[in-house]
Amino acid sequence: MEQNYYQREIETMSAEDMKKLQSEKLVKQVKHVYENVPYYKNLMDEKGVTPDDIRSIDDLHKLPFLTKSDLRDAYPYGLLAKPLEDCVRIHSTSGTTGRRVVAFYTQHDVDLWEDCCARAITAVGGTKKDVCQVAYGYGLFTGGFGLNGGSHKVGCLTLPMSSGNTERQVQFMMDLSATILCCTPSYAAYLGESLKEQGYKPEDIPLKAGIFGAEPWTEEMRHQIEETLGIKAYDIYGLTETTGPGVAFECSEQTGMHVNEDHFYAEIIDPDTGEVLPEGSKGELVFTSLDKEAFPLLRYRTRDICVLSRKKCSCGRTLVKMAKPMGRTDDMLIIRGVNVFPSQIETVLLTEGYEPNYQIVVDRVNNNDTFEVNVEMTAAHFTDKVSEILAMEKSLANAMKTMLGINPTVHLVAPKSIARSEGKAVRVIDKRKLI
Ligand code: DLL
Repeated sequence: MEQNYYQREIETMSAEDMKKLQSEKLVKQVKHVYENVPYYKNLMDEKGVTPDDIRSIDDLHKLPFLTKSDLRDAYPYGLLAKPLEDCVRIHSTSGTTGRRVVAFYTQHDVDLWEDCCARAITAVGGTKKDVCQVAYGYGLFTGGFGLNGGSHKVGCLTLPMSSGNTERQVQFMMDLSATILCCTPSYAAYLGESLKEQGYKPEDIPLKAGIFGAEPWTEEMRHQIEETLGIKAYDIYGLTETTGPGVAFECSEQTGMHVNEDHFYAEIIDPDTGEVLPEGSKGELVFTSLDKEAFPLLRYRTRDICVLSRKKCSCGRTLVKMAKPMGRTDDMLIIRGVNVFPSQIETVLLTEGYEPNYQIVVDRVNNNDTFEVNVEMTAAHFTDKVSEILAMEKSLANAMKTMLGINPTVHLVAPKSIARSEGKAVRVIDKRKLI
């Protein structure tokens, strides 16, 4: 039988039934994790909690939090809850080896994830009659594979374009009449500009909807993309640690993203005290994966600042809604959809023989992120020969590209020329007004 990815029985479930479902899954999941992951067992033992203490979702607060540093400590296999031979896939966040998070998937986990993405595509009106152009990166990044899988499940004709090569994106979009576009919002805006420059008007473009996420974007940007492409632009949220895109997705109301809470239980906590905050409060978003097998995270602190709402939605779904993330509790930047930590830049500078005196300047020009890194020359590097400076800048930019996966423009500046405030340099100047 053909599967319908508007999963009404789940997506419009009563709060009471949802709680029952979540509770059953949580009890099982905690046992699974306690018995199979010594790292978790230790964390729970330290907190004096056993699986017997977890009888329903109301007991979730008794469990310890898990942070990105736990994931790093446990790299690569320390949080694996299934034998490696049962795993069929990994994905990973960008970053240095030390920073990298590797997430494992069994076939069940891939199916669950693709179901979530299929729900997202269905929520924007996608059916098997659609042509879905997936212009998120394919590879270790989750965007391409996640939406590709969702698109297959819905039965759309899937164009696995991956990111970049704008000329080919435009050609395939027009020649194959793509109706749904999946990519980062900044790439959607860029594609819009390119189409406009080539003389296409919104009514010439076959697209009807876009599913854009992986980075913060504003309502203004949404309107601009909708106008240039002649589409409805929908948000989608997710993170590698919990599977990838599709943890939450936007519906026709376009006022926040429904969390697939039969798979991912969301909490908002006070980032300083860890206290769980009531609905409507702003705080750090925490996710528990209720039924993932290989890499099930309990109470994972995302570092995203957010608000949850259970207000009735006009689409009929009862799944809790999360607002667009409103910033981070750490210093992670998302530049052109790629997660960048200032410490990664620092690592490159130290490896290349520079001092860690630098400043990252990020801006958004014509809906495209610009990424500049000003680096102070050391006495050893100092030269007034332009050709030598240019060569050093290029070599540093290449080293940063290798580390981050995106290309910065590097400017070497005179020693001690980067302003220090209160003795501490300002490392990041983010001129994008994203919130
Ligand atoms: O960005 C997964 C993804 C791919 C989501 C495609 C949506 C579409 P990571 O690279 O691990 O995973 O980055 C996760 O990106 O903690 C947020 O800070 C940010 N993020 C993701 N979606 C959104 C969004 C993917 N819609 C981190 N709005 C998360 C704002 C987002 N920020």
